[in-house]
Amino acid sequence: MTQETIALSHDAGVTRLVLNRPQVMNALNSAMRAEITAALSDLPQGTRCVVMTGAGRGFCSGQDLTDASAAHDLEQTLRREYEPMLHAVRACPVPVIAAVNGVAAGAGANLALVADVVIASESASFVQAFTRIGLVPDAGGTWMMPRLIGLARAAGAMLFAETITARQAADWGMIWECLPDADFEAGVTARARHLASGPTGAYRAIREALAASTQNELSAQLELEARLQGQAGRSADFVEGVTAFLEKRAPRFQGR
Ligand code: T3D
Repeated sequence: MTQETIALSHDAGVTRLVLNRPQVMNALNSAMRAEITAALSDLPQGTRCVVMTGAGRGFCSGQDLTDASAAHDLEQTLRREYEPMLHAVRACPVPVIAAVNGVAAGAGANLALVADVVIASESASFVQAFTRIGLVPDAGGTWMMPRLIGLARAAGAMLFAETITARQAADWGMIWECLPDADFEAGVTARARHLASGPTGAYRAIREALAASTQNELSAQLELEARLQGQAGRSADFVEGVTAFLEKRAPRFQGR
């Protein structure tokens, strides 16, 4: 698939997916949703981590409002275009870092929040902007936000549609970390390289276990952990991890 609204690059196991409509703060139109979904479903060979970020001064301003006419069928757009895109992030075989370089609004905020790790630059912000235009939070926001920050903060953020600064988001546990702007690029690259040289199979299992934890009782989760740990224990990366520990050196994980 050609890429007109995103830019893809690959280096040292890290695939970088840049939302690339900076003139509208990377607003999501139909083409962009399709391109994100396709890119995450068919990653370059050797990808062991994905970094999703925005071109220019924003991360993503949510739905392209020039598309949102009264005739536009929001329900069908969510079903046909947003849901596959969000599932593609969750189903990605390797960890996804959302590197939030600037404002993340509406569905743009929630696209970031479904990633495995969210790192924001200090000048970035998050806004559940939906009620400002008479809409309901979507793109998984009503599922992610209460789990991340609790019902009280999720309700306030959605009803008031106030801007949450990156620092506040980190303090609330909504994101993994907030980095000074000057350190943002290097910090994201270091995190991505760490994941790209880590035990990819173990990461996949962690993501599966965390996803299942939202529905499982403790006993089911313990069973799942036993199965996943059984797999990890048979992996070459486990052998390498223990060998490296005993030899007092850094492990060289192959992702197998
Ligand atoms: O299918 C469906 O429709 C349902 C799905 C809904 C999901 C949603 O995401 S609903 C929420 C949609 N998003 C918003 O309501 C956010 C709208 N944008 C803003 O509130 C602000 O632009 C920002 C807070 C994101 C950034 O503010 P600021 O002051 O830094 O920048 P700006 O000047 O407002 O924006 C820069 C340009 O981007 C500007 O264009 P111009 O004047 O330079 O030609 C602005 O119009 C454009 N832009 C920003 N956001 C959008 C947009 N254009 C289209 N769609 C946008 N969402």
